[in-house]
Amino acid sequence: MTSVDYDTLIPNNVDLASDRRLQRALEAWQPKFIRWWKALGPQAFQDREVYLRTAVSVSQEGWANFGYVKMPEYRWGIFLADPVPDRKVSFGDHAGDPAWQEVPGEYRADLRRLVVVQGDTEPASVEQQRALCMTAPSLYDLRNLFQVNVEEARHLWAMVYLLHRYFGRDGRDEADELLLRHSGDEDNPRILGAFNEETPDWLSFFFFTYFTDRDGKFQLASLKESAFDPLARTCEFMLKEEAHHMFVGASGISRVIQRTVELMKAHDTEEIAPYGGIEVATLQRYLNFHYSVSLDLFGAETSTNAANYFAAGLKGRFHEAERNDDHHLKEDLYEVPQLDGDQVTSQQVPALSALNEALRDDYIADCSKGVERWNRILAEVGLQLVLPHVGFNRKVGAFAGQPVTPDGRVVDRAEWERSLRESWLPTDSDKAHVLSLMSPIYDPRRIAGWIAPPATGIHAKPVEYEYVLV
Ligand code: BYC
Ligand code: FE
Ligand code: FE
Repeated sequence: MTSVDYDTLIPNNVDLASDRRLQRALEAWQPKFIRWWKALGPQAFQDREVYLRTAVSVSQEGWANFGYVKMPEYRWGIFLADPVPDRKVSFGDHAGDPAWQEVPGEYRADLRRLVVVQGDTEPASVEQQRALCMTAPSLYDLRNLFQVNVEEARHLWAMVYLLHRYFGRDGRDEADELLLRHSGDEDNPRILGAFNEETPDWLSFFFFTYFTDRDGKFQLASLKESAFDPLARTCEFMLKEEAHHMFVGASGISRVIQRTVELMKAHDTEEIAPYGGIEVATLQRYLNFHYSVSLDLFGAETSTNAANYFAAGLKGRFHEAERNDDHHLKEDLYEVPQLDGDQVTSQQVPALSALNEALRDDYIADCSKGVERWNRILAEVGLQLVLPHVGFNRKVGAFAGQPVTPDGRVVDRAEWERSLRESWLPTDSDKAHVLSLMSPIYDPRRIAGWIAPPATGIHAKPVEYEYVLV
């Protein structure tokens, strides 16, 4: 295992100390990062002790340390998974070649773009979530929010390391830009759509971490297959942290549903808003929004970018190396949905061009597992949540702007627009109700009334532990 240097300003296992120029460049970026964190990271609690996990190594047994830390003093480090000896490129035109330790000149622009897009999402999510600390339903949840935030910021560090180390002056400029674009900024927005949306309440946060962080899982898993070994190793380690983010979303929504079911049974009605709960119809509309916005993150159904990335070995498929095919896909076909007049149909296209769609399909299958678990709780009251049709509310690809209903029918546009507002996406009254429930609870023994308590605490601590010293 590469040894971890924890004594320097920037903890790392990439032997930063041996490259003084790089170390100095990153040390010059660090104060800009801290300024960004203080200005656009969590709006409050920056001077409070938070019980956080910090990555300290990449070993299988215990890669993280748990303890109280003030967020601006968090040890954001650079950690690459251990190298695989003699790793070979596993797909595309360079299959069988040794994995690259440097960036080939011909792929420099494409690799930089992939790293920049990935890097842009990480601080974007921190910006989107910055006000949520004012309304946390419990100290346990407040701590999980901060955990997600500091780790997304570490993912930013992961990409900034690659930019500084492998992309010269352009890379350093891009690293600065990552702190200058801002979520929702009219003049200088984040790159991808979902990262310019608001996360105004905790229901949105839980759906975001369930659906949008899961895009992160699938994109990182594809980049982990990259022929460019430092990118592959970085993404592999990021995936460990990512698992917790999706847990926060999946368990958060489970707990909301649990509470909803309790209130429905106690009051013998679906209309539990007056009792301080969130109705299933509202949950469905929030789900529709976050799911459809996240589907856009996979790009268009057919994409020459995606085909080129794959052929070049820059970005593979989910679990590429474990698949039993030729890993070239030159003769293969893949079925993609399309809009044919007012019918949703499908067509066979060259598999190489359909890699965005293939990844989206893998993502959809993963999303539906959690929905099935939620539905087991809802079965008690005879209700269900469903994932809307892939064409619903899309802004990217074949369905962009098309009047497709959640059950996949193409309808009259005026009717569609009305239903979108009134039935399918969170309504003004949904939003107002959810916001009205968002009062902070900072007493470790209490929890807000719209969500059930978690089953267990963090790192073997009790649920009532003081995860944040407020
Ligand atoms: N919004 O050829 P296409 C995470 C653009 S999340 C705006 O299909 P491509 C995280 C596209 O740029 C993971 N624009 O695109 C989660 C292209 O523009 P150009 C993030 C979009 O390149 C939670 C044009 O439309 N990582 O980590 O095949 C919290 C044509 O599209 C969007 C990555 O995304 C959009 N949604 O695919 C924290 C991995 N979609 O070039 C963190 C790296 C497409 O014609 N990124 N466009 O001007 C990629 O692999 C690809 O860039 C994409 C797009 C899959 C995103
Ligand atoms: Fe991330
Ligand atoms: Fe994440």
